[in-house]
Amino acid sequence: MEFQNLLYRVENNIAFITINRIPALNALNQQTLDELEVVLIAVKENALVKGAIITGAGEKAFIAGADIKEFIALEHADAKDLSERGHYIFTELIQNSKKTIIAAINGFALGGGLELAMACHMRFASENAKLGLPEVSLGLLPGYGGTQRLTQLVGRGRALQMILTADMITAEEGSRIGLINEVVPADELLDRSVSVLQRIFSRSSTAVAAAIDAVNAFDFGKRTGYEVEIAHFSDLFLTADFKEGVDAFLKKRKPNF
Ligand code: CO8
Repeated sequence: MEFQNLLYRVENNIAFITINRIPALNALNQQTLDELEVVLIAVKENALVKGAIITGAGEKAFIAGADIKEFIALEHADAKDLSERGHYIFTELIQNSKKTIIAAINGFALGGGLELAMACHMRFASENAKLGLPEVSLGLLPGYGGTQRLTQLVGRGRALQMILTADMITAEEGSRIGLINEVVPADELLDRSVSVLQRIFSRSSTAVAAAIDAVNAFDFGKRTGYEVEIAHFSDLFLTADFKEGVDAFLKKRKPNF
């Protein structure tokens, strides 16, 4: 598939996904969502890919939200479809990905853009990044999981403050409240994201996938996180990686996963 709004490349086992609509500050229109779905399925299915980084093209924006210009034509049912579609992509293909996905936030991360970043497993931000959920200023509310994920990340009081005021915060403030993992200079953002992924690649990929699943179970409450943790813990006992990891520890050598 030819991409109009995305850049996609795989290098050293990492999929680099760049939202590329600079004139619209990388806003997510339906075409971009279609393309995102295709590349995220590629990330899932390509055995050479062990993790992914999502970022925005240009120096100004990560993603300035859903494309507001497309909202005008939406009927009630379309808006529901669009929200459900976003939920599927963000939850099933990003949050539930067995491979680590990092948001490298290089500028404005607003509305659906911040919601996408929050579905990622980690968020690294450049010093100039600005974060916010401005939906209530459009008469909407965050429709791509933002009410849930922001509350989980920063707690109810701070989430309500951001959502209800619609104000943006700096990357530094985002880091202070737990929304951002680390703030780095803009020209180090991708390198830092790559180095964290490489560290994760040195671990057991089976155990990493199980840990993501267990942490995600905490989110949704359908299964209890403890049950999932116990099930994975016992399942991992049966794997070759577990035997290798324990053997390496006992012999004081590096594990070879
Ligand atoms: N959608 C469409 N176009 C956008 C968007 C957007 N979200 N953001 C920016 N643009 C466009 C502008 O319209 C402008 O285009 P043009 O040159 O044709 O006028 C261009 O990008 C540059 O933007 P500005 O001139 O406004 O740049 P500034 O530096 O002055 O301002 C801001 C930058 C502060 C980021 C400003 O552009 C802004 O406030 N943008 C809107 C941010 C916003 O409200 N985002 C939330 C959108 S709602 C949402 O994400 C809901 C998610 C849930 C959806 C559920 C599905 C139903």
